[in-house]
Order: sequence, then C-alpha cells, then structure tokens
Amino acid sequence: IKRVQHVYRGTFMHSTQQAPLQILEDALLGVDKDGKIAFIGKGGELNKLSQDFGFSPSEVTQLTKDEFFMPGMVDTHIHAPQYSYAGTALDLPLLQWLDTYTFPVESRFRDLEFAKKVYTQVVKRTLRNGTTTACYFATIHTDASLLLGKIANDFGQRALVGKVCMDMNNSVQHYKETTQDSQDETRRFITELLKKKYPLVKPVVTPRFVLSCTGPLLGELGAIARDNNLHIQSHISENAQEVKIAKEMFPESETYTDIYHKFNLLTDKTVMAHGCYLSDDELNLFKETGASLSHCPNSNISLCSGVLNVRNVLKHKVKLGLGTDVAGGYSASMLDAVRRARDTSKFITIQTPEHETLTFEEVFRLATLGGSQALSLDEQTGNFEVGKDFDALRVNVAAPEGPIDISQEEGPKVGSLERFLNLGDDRNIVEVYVAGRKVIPFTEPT
Ligand code: XAN
Repeated sequence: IKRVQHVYRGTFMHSTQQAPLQILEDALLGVDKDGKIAFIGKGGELNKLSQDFGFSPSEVTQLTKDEFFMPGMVDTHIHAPQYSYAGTALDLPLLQWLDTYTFPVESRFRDLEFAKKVYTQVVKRTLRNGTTTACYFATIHTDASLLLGKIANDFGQRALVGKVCMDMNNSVQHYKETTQDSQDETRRFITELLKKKYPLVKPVVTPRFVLSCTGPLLGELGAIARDNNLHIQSHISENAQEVKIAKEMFPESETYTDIYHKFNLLTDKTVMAHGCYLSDDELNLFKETGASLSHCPNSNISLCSGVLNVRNVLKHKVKLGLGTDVAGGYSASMLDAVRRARDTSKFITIQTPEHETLTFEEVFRLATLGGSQALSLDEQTGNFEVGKDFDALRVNVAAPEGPIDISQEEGPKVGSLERFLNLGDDRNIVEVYVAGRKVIPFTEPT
C-alpha cells in the first residue's frame, strides 16, 4: 500500500483549469513522505481511505469551522535586495528610480553580511505572508545570489533565483559587469547552485532588461538558457520611456518583444515582468513561444509606469501570474498583489465600462495556479491535485486578534475566501506548507 504521512480534513479551496474557484467541503487530503498529495477524497470515505493509504483515523488533522486550506501563493516577480528599502522611494519614474535608489542599494550586496540580513528578512516575510514559491531577482553578485538560494532552501521556500546580468549602466560606477564577466559568472552561479542539490531552489537566467544589456550579452544568455534548459526572467514594456529607448537601441527589431525573441530569450520557461505596453501582435508572440507575463500592479501604480490589461492578456491565452515586484511595489505580500490587481481591473472598467472586470475568483487563480503556470512549475505546485507537492496555507478567517470579524456562523464558504483575500493578513495564515513540510510557524532557530 501507498502509505501517507499526514492527512488533513476540512474545506479546501483552489483553482483548476476549468474553474477559477473550486470548493471541496469536508474533504480528506493525504500527503506522502515526499510531500506529495497522495489522495483527495470525501470525509465519508475515511474508513476506506485509511485502509488504502495505511493511516489511522485518529491521526487525521481536523480543521475548525473557520478554517480552510488554499494553495500557497506564487510571487512571480520579486527583487530580494530591494526589500531593504521597501515602502520608500516611490516618487520617481522607473529609469530615474533605478539610478537614484535601486542601483546604489543593489551595489551594496557585495557585502555578504548585509546580503544575509536582507535576504533572511525577505524570505521570512514572504513565507509568513503565504508566498510558497518566489521568483527572485538578486543582484550582479554571484556569491550573494548563491546565499539567497541557501536561505530560501534553509527556510523551505520554493524559489527560482537569478543572479542579475547587466553590462550597461552609467549611473552607479561599479554596479555593472563586463560582457565576459556577466556570462562567466552566470555559468558559475548556475553550476554552483545546481551542485547544492536544493530540492526546491533552481537558478534562472536573468538579463536585467534590454536597457542594461548589450546585444552580445543577451545572445550569450539566450544560449546559456537553451543549452542548460533553464528558466529565464527579465522585464519588458513597463514604462513608455523605457520602450522608446529599447527600440532605439535595437532599430532592427520591430518591437520590444522581438528584441528578446531574436536573442532566444522567449521560451516556455520565460517570465517577463510588466508588459503594460505590449501590442496584440507582441502578445501573440508570447503565446507562440510559451513565454509568460508577471503582472505587478502595485509597482505599475507606485512608479506611475502603466496599466496592464490582464483581460486582454488572458484573451490572447498568454500565461500570467502576479508579482509583488518589491520594491517598485511597496508590499511584499501577495495579498496586496491580489488587491491591486483587482483595483487595476476596476480602474479599467471605470474608464471603459464594457471592460469585463476580473472577478475575485479569477485573481485568486492568478495568485496560485496562474503563477505556477507562468513559472512552468504547474506540475509541482499551484493547486490541490494528486501527484503535486502539498504547498498550502491553512487559513483561519476568524483568527483571534486578526483583522476580520465574523458576525454569523457561516462556516468556510466562498465568502471566507473573499474576505481573507480582501481583508486578511499574516495573522490569518496559521500554517504554511511547502512540499508537505510545515514552514510556518518557523521551526528554524530564528
Ligand atoms: N526594470 C525594472 N523594473 C522594475 O520594476 N524594477 C527593477 O529593478 C527593474 N530593472 C529594470
């Protein structure tokens, strides 16, 4: 028999390809020794399941009436070093913001002590807020980037970690690499990180964006990703000034998207942040190549960058997830990304009443299953399906001292999820699991 290690009973809420929200009431979910979901059944099947999967009914963890499980959230775009100034420096547009605030701070991450402090903070904060998978930008510093991978692994977060590549930058003197160093250090980063055999942490090839990289570097990075079958992340079409400069830099390319495409940087393992100004033709190229978008609404508003029409992206069948984009986005919590994504969609409806506003169920799907698809990690995570890893949040809507007051006995129905997404915070997230391991409350010495 296939023995399970843990069994949970209660309400489970998740998304599927067919339904943005599926609610499983009085369900039983078993997790095997590898942290994978072994079965999902109904409470009434307890006796049979306990025989089939070798557990005793007395070992089942029963949720209370105010609790439910939902999939862990996927932050498809977050700059770990920028967490050190999150909540400040939101008064300039993108390119001036990078020169004035971002590059000077990122250049400090040569200092491994500082890196350790900030990276521990960001991993702990995001985990506590329900981010079970994060796709990180680090800095150009290979050793500090490796340290971010180690810290994610130590705390049990699933992560893609990118050593940032940039061989162009005129504002902060030492914060750039030679073209050769950038590719050599990328190779070293990949080799060293893979050597650690962290089960949930993988490298991602990370050209910062077109404005920070020469053509030869972009070409090399495309080749490195292809030869090693790696993930790729970058930024695209975030801000009007950026789009204009990108096209001036590469006049032989018709569009911003075409620049990345010519360097083999658009694959089904590519995630591009923002995309506010992409044309329908560019979205079609995303669809054809399998590349995805990370929608970062807090950042788009905070830096006055632009407005992404998510409905239009979904109509083009381009994979899409949500990102906090710390620190252009000031909040490291995916609950904030959920709210800002809805606000942005409603804002488009205010301007264009025929626009079909995203429902909260759809935004819930973007924060979970959509994010896992955007990162091509949907075989491992994103929802509760047998064979996937158990990445989950145990949510108590009525957590004592929490932000939500429950006035009627209603049990965990759709309203509980909606309230949690709109009003909840980390006090409602009583436990977090990644690949079956309980990572919140923290067990590590802190
Ligand atoms: N483009 C960027 N956009 C952003 O939001 N944050 C960044 O750090 C960055 N770099 C290039």
